[in-house]
Amino acid sequence: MTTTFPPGFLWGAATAAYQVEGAAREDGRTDSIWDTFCRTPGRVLGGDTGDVASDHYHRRADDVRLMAGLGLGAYRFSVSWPRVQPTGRGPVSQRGLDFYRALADDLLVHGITPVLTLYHWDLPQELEDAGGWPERTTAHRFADYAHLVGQALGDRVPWWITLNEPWCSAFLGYAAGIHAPGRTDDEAALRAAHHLNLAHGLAAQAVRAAVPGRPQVAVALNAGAVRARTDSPEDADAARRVDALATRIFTGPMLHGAYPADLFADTAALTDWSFVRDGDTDVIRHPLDALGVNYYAPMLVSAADGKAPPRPAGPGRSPWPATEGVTFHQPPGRRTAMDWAVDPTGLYDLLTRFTREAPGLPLLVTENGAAYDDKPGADGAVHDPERIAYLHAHLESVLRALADGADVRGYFLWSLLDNFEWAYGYSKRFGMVYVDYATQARTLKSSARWYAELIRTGRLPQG
Ligand code: PNW
Repeated sequence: MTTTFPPGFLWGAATAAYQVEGAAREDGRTDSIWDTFCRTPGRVLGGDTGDVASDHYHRRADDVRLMAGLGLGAYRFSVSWPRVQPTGRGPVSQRGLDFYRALADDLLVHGITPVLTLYHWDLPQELEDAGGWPERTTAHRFADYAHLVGQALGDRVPWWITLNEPWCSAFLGYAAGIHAPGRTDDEAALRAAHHLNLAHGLAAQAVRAAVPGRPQVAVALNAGAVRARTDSPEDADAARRVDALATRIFTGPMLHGAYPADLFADTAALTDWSFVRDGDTDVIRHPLDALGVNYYAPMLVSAADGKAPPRPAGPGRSPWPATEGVTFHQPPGRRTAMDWAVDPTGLYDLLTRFTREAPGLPLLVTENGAAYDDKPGADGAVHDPERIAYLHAHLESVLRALADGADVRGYFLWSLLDNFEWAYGYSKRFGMVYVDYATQARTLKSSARWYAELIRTGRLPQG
């Protein structure tokens, strides 16, 4: 198998607004659900917040120079909705938009392709107060927001990603309560999933209407690489149920124009899905220029042995509604600092699966990476050989998928910088660049030098 990536392959890195920007109360920005969640005691480890984060809002120009030094071909960032449209509806904040305009311009000057994510989890708090994603109107507010960002930045941003990981928004946010807004209501989570799908379709239309020329439109899913523990029919059925909730709840309407029948049957005790209206799936099935795949770790499930435990009520309960008959297992093998299993075959499986399901659909690996306990040595250098091994193995999976016919157009390492890792606060470091939060000094980890060399040569080194 070749170790060389195709010419034109997009080599990128990714971040998200709330995780890196800081400047939470500057230039007219209002609270998002994550600001509120972080201020609620007990929700985020150590009481950490994104108020300062990696201070990217003030260090934008330096950070872009850092990217240029690494030779990045693309940078995936997200726009903070409450920064550019503070109340989630109505008037725009010019100063908020100016930041993203300047960011896109800095990137373009250095030949780095801007890849803009419209929603990476920071819903304006005012819209959550009006019901949030379980309410249909939120999808329409999102389309208006997408249109205004398209008008403001469409002349300089070629790639548009509507949503980042709607599974996390719906199920970690509204069923498990471990992400903002911290609600624990299974029916609300299923409604949220549908309205996120609708928001995706409406926003894709809005971007095409607002952006001159031919914008590239995609969505980034954390599709589940679900494995059954054995090949028994019971374990296969457990994997089927989880796959419906993790992946097909989104790819069904987005790629095929219909929700899977088994998902409706599995969740019938929770909802009759009457919030899905005629015509919705036609909107959601919007022709995509690429499907974004975020991949970190596989899942291992089996049929529950014995009686299912009762479903607890509070935050931290399972994010999987209607899976009382399923047991989730820790996959064997090495793990990262998140306790996530290292298994690159999951990435190969997803890329080849989507190629079978939607032949010819271009794919982007919109996130892949790992957290490790990085610490500067006595000489100040940060050596992260485990991260290099992780990236190497996952890029080998990308090469294998390419060899087997997957049309993978690019790879975005999560993350450019150490940043605010949601419920884990600053305790988990995903960056290829180390951030000393006391001084905000940036130090390239050895993985960043490794990645820069890979970008320069376009080929994966042996071993
Ligand atoms: C993704 N899970 O989050 C996000 O897109 C990033 O913002 C985040 O920093 C990164 O992956 C690392 O966590 C996820 O529990 C968070 O399955 C949680 C899960 C998956 C993805």
